[in-house]
Amino acid sequence: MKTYISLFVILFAFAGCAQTVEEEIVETEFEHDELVATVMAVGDSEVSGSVTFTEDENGVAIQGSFSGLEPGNHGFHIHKFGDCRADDGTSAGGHFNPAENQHGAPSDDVRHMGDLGNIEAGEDGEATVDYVDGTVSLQQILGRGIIIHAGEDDLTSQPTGAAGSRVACGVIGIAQK
Ligand SMILES: [Cu+2]
Repeated sequence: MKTYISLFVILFAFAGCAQTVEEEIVETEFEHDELVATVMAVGDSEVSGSVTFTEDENGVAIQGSFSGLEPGNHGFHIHKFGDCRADDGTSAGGHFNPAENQHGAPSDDVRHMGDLGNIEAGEDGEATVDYVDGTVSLQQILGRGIIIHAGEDDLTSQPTGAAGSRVACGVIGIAQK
């Protein structure tokens, strides 16, 4: 009799678990309207900064500021993986490109979703970004990487814009508001 009761309790517990899982799936529908990435220096660089991605009526507003850069233009992209473990930033993979398009400029219709163009650092090594992107999807970029490159993205060379090595890496996460 004791064994029989125990079995009944276990079955009941399983039924309870199944119900909990179902509820969690309902709750994980995408409901975030602001994401953020803090970038960390890669290799010998001293780059730091952060960027936010905020839902906007015309797309996604991308606003950030960075310091510790060499003066000039630096390729600025969303890369496939939110993984900054490698010393040279290569663990972030290539550009995030779910449509398998050619590389392009942020203003192009045909581009990688991750093609955010360049950020321009002044003599003080500081750079900002502030524009609305019509291609980026918050749901698709959550958990992916942000990479700042040593060189300029020429916006045409395939598949990377010939922007050179990586000087900063960050992971796109959910912003606390
Ligand atoms: Cu890149």
